[in-house]
Amino acid sequence: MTAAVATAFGPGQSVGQDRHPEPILGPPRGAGCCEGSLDVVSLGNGGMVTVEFAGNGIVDGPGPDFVVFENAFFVGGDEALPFAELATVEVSEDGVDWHAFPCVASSPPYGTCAGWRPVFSHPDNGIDPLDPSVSGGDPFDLADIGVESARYVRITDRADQQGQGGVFDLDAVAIISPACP
Ligand SMILES: [Ca+2]
Ligand SMILES: [Ca+2]
Repeated sequence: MTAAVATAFGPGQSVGQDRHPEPILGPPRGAGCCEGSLDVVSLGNGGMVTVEFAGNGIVDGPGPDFVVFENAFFVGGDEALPFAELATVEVSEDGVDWHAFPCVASSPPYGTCAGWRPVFSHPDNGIDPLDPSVSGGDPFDLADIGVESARYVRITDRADQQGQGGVFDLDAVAIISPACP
């Protein structure tokens, strides 16, 4: 992604907010299975950010079309215990009409929520952030919600989950299926 076009932080956590949006631009800086990256911007409880990809967009191609990278990790390396901090993801073509990926689960697996899969890709390890089979992060498929294309992604922290383990930290957003390859 290239810009944060709207931001409204919530209370409770403020990691990276003083550097916003620099930590969320460019590729993810994942810390692997068992710890969370600190190169993130916490949205605060109920906070939101809208990102865009200047001159580009997302189109529905085969499989996942974009990936949202938080800093989730497996507690003690146990894949049954994701340290998840959930957010609802929405997409829009015009910034007015939004389409949401449902995010209602309160225990894993968290389905089409963002913020529950560890991030493995980092510029230093060569793991491709655009290959969701190895990158980690939370993949999204526009076809799941019947959308053909989007220019904006809006990420909103789940306000019903608060405190430790309840505030979404954004690392990056990447397009897998770009309108302009
Ligand atoms: Ca797709
Ligand atoms: Ca987190």
